[in-house]
Amino acid sequence: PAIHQAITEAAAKYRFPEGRVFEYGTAGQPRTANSDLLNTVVFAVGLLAGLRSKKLNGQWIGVMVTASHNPAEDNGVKLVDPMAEWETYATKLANAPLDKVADVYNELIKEIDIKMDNPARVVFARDTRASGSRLVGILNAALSATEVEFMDFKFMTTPQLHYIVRCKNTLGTPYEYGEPTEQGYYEKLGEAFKKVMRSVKVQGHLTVDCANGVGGPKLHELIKYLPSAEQGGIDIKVVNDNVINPDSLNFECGADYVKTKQRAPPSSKAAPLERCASLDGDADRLVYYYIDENNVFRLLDGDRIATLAASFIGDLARNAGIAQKLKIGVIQTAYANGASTDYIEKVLKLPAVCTKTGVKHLHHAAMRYDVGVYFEANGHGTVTFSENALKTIKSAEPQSPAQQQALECLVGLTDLINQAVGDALSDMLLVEAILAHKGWTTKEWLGTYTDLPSRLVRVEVADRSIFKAVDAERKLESPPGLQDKIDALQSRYNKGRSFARASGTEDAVRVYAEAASRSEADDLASRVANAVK
Ligand code: 16G
Ligand code: ZN
Repeated sequence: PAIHQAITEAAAKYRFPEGRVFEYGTAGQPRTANSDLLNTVVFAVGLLAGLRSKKLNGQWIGVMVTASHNPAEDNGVKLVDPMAEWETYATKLANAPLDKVADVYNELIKEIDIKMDNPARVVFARDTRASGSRLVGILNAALSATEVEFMDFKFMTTPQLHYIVRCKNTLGTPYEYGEPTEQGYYEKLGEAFKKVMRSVKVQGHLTVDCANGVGGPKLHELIKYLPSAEQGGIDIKVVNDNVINPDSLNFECGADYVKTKQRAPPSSKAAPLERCASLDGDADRLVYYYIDENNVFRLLDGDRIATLAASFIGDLARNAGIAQKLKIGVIQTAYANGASTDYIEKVLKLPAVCTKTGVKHLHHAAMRYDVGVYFEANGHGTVTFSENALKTIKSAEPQSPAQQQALECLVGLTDLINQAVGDALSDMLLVEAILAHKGWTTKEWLGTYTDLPSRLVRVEVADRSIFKAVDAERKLESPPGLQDKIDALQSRYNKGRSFARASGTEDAVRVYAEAASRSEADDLASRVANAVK
């Protein structure tokens, strides 16, 4: 009753956004510039986070306030451990009129069967968006009203918050993940990087575009924990690290800009062949690129990071003499370039699995392998190691100095890679380390296979809900007949492959097409787009 009262009083400060129905998207993350809508959503997520923690007997739950790669005026909120059924609970809470929120909260307690005597613990953080402080205040109000123990980690990258949650929940267990502080994060990455880099040296320097987001200050901090260039470390030049001007966030820079526009940020001063990388606004996506000798832009996206990591870990496992004991798999989505899938299966001789779009699907599929390498083409991804993998790696008896070196490197990798979630800063150190080990430039990395030309088109439709996808979103079962048309179209092109799916984040259908030549890919994309319209 006291909580019911407190919720109602706290909720009375907000205005219910008339006529809006809030829905969960691909990432379980509403994103909008409408502050009324966001206020009530954040309040609902705060209430829900406390319930979820109670349901899990007081486990720490994370709440991140960010809209990732989207424009500066947008914002959003997400729970660190998303679970499908909780998205429906969030929807119920967020759509309740404010004077009824407390009633819905009570109904949920019954529906989810929550023991209210259990403790509830929540950590939260935000990116650098101007609206973040207001939204965090609302979280605070929801958590206070429901008597939840919480910690505000202020500004953090999304993966840093995931790291904190994992550390807190494994404290005192055999799976202790690290020190649950921001400094602990840097120390862990710094130590692991040194271990992985023991016998090698990074060549040249790296320019990192931080999308003018929270990754900028955090990268500056991380650098303090890395070996300097003289010590064999990375010579990192940080650019687009302006978090003072809030409008510059993701504006003509960042991983999403680079990937979708297929060009370097206009502000880039990188010379030909210089190694460049871009993070997104909350630093959970990473892409690499360079300008070649002929001034042509060359992108190394999530597919490339996946193949690089899979090939390296596969080699290490062989060199360490434990390849038979580690089942390695690569998880992609339908957006992965067909050439990358071919390379994984035919050259690396590893299984390539396709899942639906959205990190939660990839992560889940990755967990079925001892080593699960998962990346979306957009640059979000990581590598997961199973319990069996960790045991195998840590207990293997090296039979030679070469085996020992490979084993030590693998141990270092298990610490270097953020296994909680895709992490641009950790992935960047991983890529740098692998390039150093292989002695590769970005050009050699790009040379491992040739991408098929591809095209992505956004199609506005009257009602995107009629587009129902199956087979990891590679086929449409509805509207009837459309898939047959797409099949017929793609069969006319050399290496043609195309699919259409309703976006989970925008009111549109996305059409992807690839084929042996640029003109064929473009042609296929526009024909399929026409069929969709
Ligand atoms: C979200 C997803 C991202 C996915 C994108 C697809 C997370 C954390 N993020 O941003 O992985 O690629 O949605 O958007 O899951 P779409 O459904 O509009 O194509
Ligand atoms: Zn992001």
